[in-house]
Amino acid sequence: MASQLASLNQWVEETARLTQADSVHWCTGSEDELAALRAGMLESGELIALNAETHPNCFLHRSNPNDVARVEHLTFVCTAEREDAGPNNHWMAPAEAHAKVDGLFAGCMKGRTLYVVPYCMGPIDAPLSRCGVEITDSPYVVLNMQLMTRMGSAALARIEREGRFVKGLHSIGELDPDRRFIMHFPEELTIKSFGSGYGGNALLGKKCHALRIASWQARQEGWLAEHMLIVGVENPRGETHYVAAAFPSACGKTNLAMLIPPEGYRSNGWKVWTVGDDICWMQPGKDGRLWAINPEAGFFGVAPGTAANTNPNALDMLGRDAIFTNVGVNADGQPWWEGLPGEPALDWQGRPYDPANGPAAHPNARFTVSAKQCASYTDAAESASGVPISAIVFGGRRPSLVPLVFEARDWAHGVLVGASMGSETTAAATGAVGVMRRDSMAMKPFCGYNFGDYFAHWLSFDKPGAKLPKIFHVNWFRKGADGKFLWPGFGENLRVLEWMLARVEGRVGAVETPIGMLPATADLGTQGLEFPAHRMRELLEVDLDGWRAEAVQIGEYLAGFGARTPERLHAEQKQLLARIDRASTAALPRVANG
Ligand code: OXD
Ligand code: MN
Repeated sequence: MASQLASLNQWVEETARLTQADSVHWCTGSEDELAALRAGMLESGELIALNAETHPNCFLHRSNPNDVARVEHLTFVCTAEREDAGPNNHWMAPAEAHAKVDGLFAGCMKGRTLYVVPYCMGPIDAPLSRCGVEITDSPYVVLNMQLMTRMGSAALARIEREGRFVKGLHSIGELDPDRRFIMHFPEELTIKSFGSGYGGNALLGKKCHALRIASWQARQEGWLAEHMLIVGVENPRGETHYVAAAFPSACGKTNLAMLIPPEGYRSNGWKVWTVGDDICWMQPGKDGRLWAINPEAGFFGVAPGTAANTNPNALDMLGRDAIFTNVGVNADGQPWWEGLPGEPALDWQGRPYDPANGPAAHPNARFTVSAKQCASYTDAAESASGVPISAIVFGGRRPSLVPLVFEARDWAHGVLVGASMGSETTAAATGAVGVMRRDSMAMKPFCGYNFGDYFAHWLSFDKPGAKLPKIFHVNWFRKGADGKFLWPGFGENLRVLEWMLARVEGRVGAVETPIGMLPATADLGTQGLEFPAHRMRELLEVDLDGWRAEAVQIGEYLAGFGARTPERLHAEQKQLLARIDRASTAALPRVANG
């Protein structure tokens, strides 16, 4: 018997029978186990060793070129009632989904090892952490799960103690896009993923468990599972505020989580602490505040664009013990991607680099690395009680209309702000890049249930005794008439965080507008930046005609979730429209009497 838990053994045995795996290996997470896995993969070519002098213990994995991103069109939420999955998800009836995918799993591990990967999402002793077991036939998945979660014996011990875990079954199958499905069964706390080795589809602890299944559990149990980074901002007085921020995939969450303060701020004593870069679980504490943990133990970040001027912390942590997926390689055998100095020798498919074939690194090329290697990672991230959240930030890529920053009037308005978030699509998912789509709370691809119910769940946190964080919206991506970004972004974003936290502490005023509270131009620190006043005015401009059209579209979007959208949210949208109309009327030139 491999575990003290009969239900776990039984599931592993049944799965080994169904998949006809050659052998079964229970992962402990030991160094010897990992070394043996790496050795096997180096031999089979699944891993390629990188320059051991410049990048000790770093490896490259080249995926199948047809398998480089999440596949939202093949991702299903399989609830008994279609309405429970909602229009925000692809739905399949559970019996049909099981039958379809079990047919694919039958015999799929012949000649392969079945790995049993027990893992814990969150610090091993945190009450809010939740455990799962992933069965996979991919050693690449095992190595990545070891970096991204608390994997192995300690997790198994917690699972045996609790007797409860999320079941995740994964096989790379034949990597055939026509035989690829990522199925979620929230009512059964089960995931079945077939035909892809890509992170978001295959590392089941991440998007599948920690967001889709966890969001479902969170609703039942009164907490929140969100697509958010968590960052600590320490001011020169030594006080640290924690901020949770939701942005759609590939909009700079990792960069914001690891931000290095601009020079003047650094010398004044500002520090930034990384808790997490992608997922945040939050729960009201006894004190009424929201307390958050990062369920992950590593970073699975987008490599291209990670450079000394955008994210030096990330670059520094990638010099050892990291896995790179679909990056290029330079003549020295070092990993290479667009944004780094020097020249690539090979592209992500292993071909001699030729610009005619496109970029050297795939635009969604990734690194996987333990969070502990990040210089700004804080011990607070390992705390069982989590960190208290002072501010929640929503943001997206909006080339026009949306100002650099605004504050929601209160929690319910903040829920509307999050629900109506929009952004241009990026390379993290297959499909067209650069198309504007609504992405409520950056959870469109990740909410495991009907968005209407999700909005109601968010609203439900506003109750007597709650000391909820302030909610803000930011847009680092607004462009000027010349088509260039108006805001420098990256480390300079601390200037915007500084204003938000001054608001949290009640130390600075704000300008009330129909869409929320904006900073007075003089209150956003621009010392040390070359920043003409007209640029700040453009960044903070609220165009009432544009916002009226936006508010109408938001109303239509909310209506798309039918009766599940809470009345309270409709009322917020109507109030937004009414405020815009009042302000527009007030702004009309007055016609003289007579
Ligand atoms: C990710 C994503 O990989 O959001 O984090 O796609
Ligand atoms: Mn993400």
